Amino acid sequence: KKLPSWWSGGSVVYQIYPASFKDDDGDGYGDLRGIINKLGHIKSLGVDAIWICPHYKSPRVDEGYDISDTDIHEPFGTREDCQELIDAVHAHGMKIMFDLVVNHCSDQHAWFKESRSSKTNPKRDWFYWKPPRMIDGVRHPPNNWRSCFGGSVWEWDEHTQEYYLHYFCSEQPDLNWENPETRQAIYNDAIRYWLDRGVDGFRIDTVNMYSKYLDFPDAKVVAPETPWQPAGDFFSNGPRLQEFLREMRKEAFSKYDCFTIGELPNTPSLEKILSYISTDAEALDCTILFDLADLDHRGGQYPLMGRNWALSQFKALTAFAQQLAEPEHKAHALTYLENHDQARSVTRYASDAPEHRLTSSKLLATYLLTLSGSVIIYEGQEIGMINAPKDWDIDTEYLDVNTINTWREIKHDAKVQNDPSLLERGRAGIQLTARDHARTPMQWDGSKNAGFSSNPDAKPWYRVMESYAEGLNVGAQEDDPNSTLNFYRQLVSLRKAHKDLFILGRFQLLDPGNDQTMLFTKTALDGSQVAFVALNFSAEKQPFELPIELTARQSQLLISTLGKSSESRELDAYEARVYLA
Ligand code: TEU
Repeated sequence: KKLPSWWSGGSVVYQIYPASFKDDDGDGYGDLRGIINKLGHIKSLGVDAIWICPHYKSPRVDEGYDISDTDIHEPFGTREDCQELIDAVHAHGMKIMFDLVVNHCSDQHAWFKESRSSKTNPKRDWFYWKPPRMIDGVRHPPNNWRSCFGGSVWEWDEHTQEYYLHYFCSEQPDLNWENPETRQAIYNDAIRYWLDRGVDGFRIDTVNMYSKYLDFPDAKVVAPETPWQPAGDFFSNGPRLQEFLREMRKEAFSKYDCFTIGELPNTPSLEKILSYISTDAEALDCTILFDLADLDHRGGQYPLMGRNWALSQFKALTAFAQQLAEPEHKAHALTYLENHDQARSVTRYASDAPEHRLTSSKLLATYLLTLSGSVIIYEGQEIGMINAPKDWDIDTEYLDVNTINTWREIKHDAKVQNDPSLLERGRAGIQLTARDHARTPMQWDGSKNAGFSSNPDAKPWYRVMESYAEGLNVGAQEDDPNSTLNFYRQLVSLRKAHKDLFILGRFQLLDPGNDQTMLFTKTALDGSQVAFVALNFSAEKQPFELPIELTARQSQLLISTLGKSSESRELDAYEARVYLA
């Protein structure tokens, strides 16, 4: 009989963005030795595993999601450093997961260089090449799809006179999964290679984009003023996806005890999700969903543009995702509030105003760590890091290709449409939701540049946020029993001590229409215990009632972010409480 996998009892995963985590060699850029030096900090949170964003060789047009070789990106270190990291994580009693990015690679990858060299090259068919569509004798791309980072998904290649496909930047050509040789090379070079070296799993980038709709139909025109139309629904969940995922599992993952977390953008249906992650599907172990993360932006043509949202929607999306933890679905749920693609949660979902930010970070920690399944904590979240201040100049301080392209597009469109309000909405959207907010250096202490680099004179590759001097750093929070950091530690340990409730319990949302508070119960599957979680997402005091499940038994206050008495039935601004019965 197969033993349960290391992750199946629910893991807390700590995500690292290596360029911005810790600079050990003093060049202003994070590295693998920096991670090794900080494993004590990570372990002190009580987490089970770490996931590192891509650390492979890459021109870093999309910060490592454009891989040119499985070797290590030089500024991060050597293969030996990488092996040492794997072993050191294990020595700390944790697991290590890498990022698997195989929907596309870099245009500097040897495979693509060969493919583009001639139409008859044996690797020509490893990517998608198409002749132009001629309209009135003028060359056009094969269809009207807008790439995720702006412009057409098709890039013209002068040399061979054809277009190639790229869902992201033009420097990220999509690999052709239809070709069995390509798939085998991927399994071998990108997956088995690392599993053989001790890696315990993968977070899998855009995993539902592998299978394409090969007729590449035009997308519906929703933005007639621009040539390229959003086509997310065509990018995702193509006809052969399940087959590819099953094969990948069988040939690459199944021989190892590994955890696979696959990104499923554009997938709102429960049935579809389960078709990839229920144990019967034999495809993926669990998924990163997008609807909650996209709630405050991605409303239309420009992905970073903010939009209004209500707490009731946030709650409904949480309830939707928590269903995956119900035993009848035979799946595994996963919750996250932040990652390297998302701005800081305190700013987005609660309040980063100086008087509210501490409570807000604890509110969100309570939300995250009482939900069933596995959870991801993103670097800096454990100290309550917030977005960059509004006075940072978008033209010079924001470095992400998605921000740069979108901002350029917005400026252009605002001018052409003579609409200055578009510019203002674009600026506000970027200040709220740009990926840059999550990519600035980790704030370790109160010294120069937040102690990010071993060399205080090194210029960090990203501007360091001023908030490090306002207590948002690890050193300042270490010995403060009231800090966000120590609250995370406490909650992770409570989560494990009450596993039947917080990791395995059944989630039930109460008062779903309330747009100020989020109230829910978690009930042990055998009904023996119940927890009640009360979260105030507003800046005003809010009343609440203990639900009948609690009043019928003797209940106790397990945790209160503001140290309130268990009798009070009013939540303070952004307060969180957890009761047990
Ligand atoms: O992101 C997946 C994805 O679908 C993105 O469009 C995401 O929604 C966007 O970044 C939000 O602005 C993954 C990686 O996490 C991201 O960093 C990469 O840029 C992308 O894939 C391409 O590899």
